[in-house]
Amino acid sequence: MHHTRLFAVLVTLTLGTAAAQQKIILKAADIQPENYPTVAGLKYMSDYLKRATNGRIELQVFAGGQLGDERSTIEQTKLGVIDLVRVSSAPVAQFYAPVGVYNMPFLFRDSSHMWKVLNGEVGKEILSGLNSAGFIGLAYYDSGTRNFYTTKKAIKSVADMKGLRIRTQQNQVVLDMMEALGAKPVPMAIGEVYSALQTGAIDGAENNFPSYGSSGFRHFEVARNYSLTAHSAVPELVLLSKTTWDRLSKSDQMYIQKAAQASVEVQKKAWKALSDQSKKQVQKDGAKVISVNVSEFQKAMAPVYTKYKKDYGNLIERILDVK
Ligand code: BDP
Repeated sequence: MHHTRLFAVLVTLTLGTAAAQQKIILKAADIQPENYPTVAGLKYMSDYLKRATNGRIELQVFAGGQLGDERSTIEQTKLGVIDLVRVSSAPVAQFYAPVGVYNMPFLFRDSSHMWKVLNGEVGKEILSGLNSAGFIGLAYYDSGTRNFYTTKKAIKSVADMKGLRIRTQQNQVVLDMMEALGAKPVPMAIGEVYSALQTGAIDGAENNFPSYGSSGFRHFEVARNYSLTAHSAVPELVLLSKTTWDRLSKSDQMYIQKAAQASVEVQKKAWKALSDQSKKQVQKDGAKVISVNVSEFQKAMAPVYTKYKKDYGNLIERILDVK
């Protein structure tokens, strides 16, 4: 086996035991910083695997974008260079289109609706559909709701968005959403957003409180107006490379799946604590949190539904129908 291969299978013969023990080292990537809830989820998986296999499966977690930006980590996972990745579902739509449905504005009524969908038929169907794109969809993590924030002019109504250059994730639905609001979408990797806000290359962006706050990308330091539009709730995904999966024994596949499932509750708990805390933190620091008429934003985004109704088959309807 070539030494540069990241998926390393080391066969160690232990003196005194008849059977050879196979040590498996897996690399996991996340662009969020250390201690962010998604990273806490991956670290829990790592501990779980260590415990369950007596250290035989070692999951090494690389946080903070050490292995590349989000799009690049998805590509590397598809190729089997990275074994496991935690990403937003938004950029995954370029690899497997149905995932993009989660970016539809105001798709979920609330968090409990979202979790019913993700844990239900549609959520499972989309996870297993990812196989066709070279991924094993292991789990969803919480990412709350996304809200707009700006450097200069605060967004108080849809009219305020006219002509604003707003950074978006790399996802077509989001681009269309910005256009429906009269803004100019500027897709870029999140790691570049802080300085783009600072230099005025963009006027604003959108994200949840933890990513905006000090536990995430610290955009609150340069964009001081945060408007509670809650226009989308885009779940996070934990994906394993199909190449890696195919190399594992049935029982090791099971360990990985169990570890991922167990990590969901840990991530959700950390998420809940942090989202309240981040909201307080940014306000304490002087960022303005602005309430808006949400239904005005919802109405303005109707054209996005007209456009995507066909593309997503009956997925949108099935999601809205979940009670
Ligand atoms: C955050 C997600 C992260 C995305 C980021 C973004 O946790 O994975 O990269 O949004 O806006 O909420 O790109």
